[in-house]
Amino acid sequence: MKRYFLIYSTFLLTLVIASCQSTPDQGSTETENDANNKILTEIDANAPVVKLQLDAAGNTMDDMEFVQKELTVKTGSTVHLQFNNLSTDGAMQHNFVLIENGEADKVGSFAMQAGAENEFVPRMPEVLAHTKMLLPEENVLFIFRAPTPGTYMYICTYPGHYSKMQGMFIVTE
Ligand SMILES: [Cu+2]
Repeated sequence: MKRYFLIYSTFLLTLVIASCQSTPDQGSTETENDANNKILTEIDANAPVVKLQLDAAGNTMDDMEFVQKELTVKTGSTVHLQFNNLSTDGAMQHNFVLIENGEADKVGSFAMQAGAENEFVPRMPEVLAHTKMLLPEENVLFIFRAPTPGTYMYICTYPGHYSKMQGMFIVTE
């Protein structure tokens, strides 16, 4: 009897652990470290922190958008980007992909090829940093280092989204 109780409690404990791990990471912090994120996610603990908010909204291919069309930060600062997917429709998955200026068509056209297993983010030098793909009503705090001064862009690489979902990312001296 005692043995069954032990097995049963172990089973329960496993269930508890499993449910903790599968908790949706709403509001969680993300510092991915795949090839595309490697450099910009190396954070200098002494750098000033800049908090930015970016909302993805809309529920159709026609009205989907980044609400903020332009974001500005100082070079070298640590960006705390609160990225919110406000869309509710199941097909409205969005990510934030920081890319070289003028490369939206190039990066966007490789998104489908990158595939769902890479969350539709192509591995290419034009991609500087990116979040994971957010489900509807999901959000994430994405932390990265602002790159060298210049003009960059951000796009969503979910297939079919990049032509409408673009914004300018300005990095000042
Ligand atoms: Cu999108």
